[in-house]
Amino acid sequence: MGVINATPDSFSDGGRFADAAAAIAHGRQLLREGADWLDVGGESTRPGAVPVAEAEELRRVIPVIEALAGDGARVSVDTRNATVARVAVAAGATLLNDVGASLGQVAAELGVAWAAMHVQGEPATMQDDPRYDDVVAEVLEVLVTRAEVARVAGVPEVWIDPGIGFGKTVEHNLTLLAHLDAFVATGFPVLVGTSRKGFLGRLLGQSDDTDEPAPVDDRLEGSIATATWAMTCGVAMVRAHDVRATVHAALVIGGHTTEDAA
Ligand code: HH2
Repeated sequence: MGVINATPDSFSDGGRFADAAAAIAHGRQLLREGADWLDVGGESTRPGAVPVAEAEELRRVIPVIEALAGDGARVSVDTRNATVARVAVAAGATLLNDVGASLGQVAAELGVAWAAMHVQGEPATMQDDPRYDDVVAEVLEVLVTRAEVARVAGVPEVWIDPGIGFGKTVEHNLTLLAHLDAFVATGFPVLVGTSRKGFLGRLLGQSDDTDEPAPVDDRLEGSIATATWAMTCGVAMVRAHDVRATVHAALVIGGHTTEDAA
């Protein structure tokens, strides 16, 4: 799943694709690089982000979704807003990528796929002091409960996503990644997004022996390592900014047998 942030303020690429023409061109490039899905978002959910007005979110995402779905691409809309979800589906989106895990009923009404991502709290404050007794059990419980409700309500395809970086410390993120097999074992297809995230900056900074986190544009190794790990655990889709490198990694681990390599 290739990321298109039609926003001025996303943590990883804010402002680069805020203009619809730039976002559409970027989406076409990600398709050429091998993306199966294009995930179009108009609201940054980075830690500390402030919510975007509905009209502004619509203005940012709808022309991009229309153009890319019109090209025949599979498009998801990254939104927490039910109205944006409805208009996006009318414009051609066929998957609601829901970082609030609250739009299951809307997906059922619209007859589209739904990805339920776990978050503790709201983006504005979620990183202030995230706490769990057992992060894996608690995240699983929320996701499986909501996923079952959505399935019974008639959602044709339900994905679950542990929500790396959404109300989680570095330790929580690493624990969730170490237990992705438990998410896969639920039987719901699993989506994971680690691409360029803050915990990678912290880990990569430490390995460079500095107290400073590695900058966003210097997190590729961590993004690829964690995406590859996730795919090895049986995760069905990874959400990535660097699609070309991620597809290459996927091909190396999944597309060739040892005999091919020999
Ligand atoms: N992460 C981000 C946004 N949407 N959706 C899913 N399903 N899983 C994720 O891990 C996920 C997501 C955050 O990344 P990004 O879109 O690059 O940043 P921002 O929220 O600042 O736009």
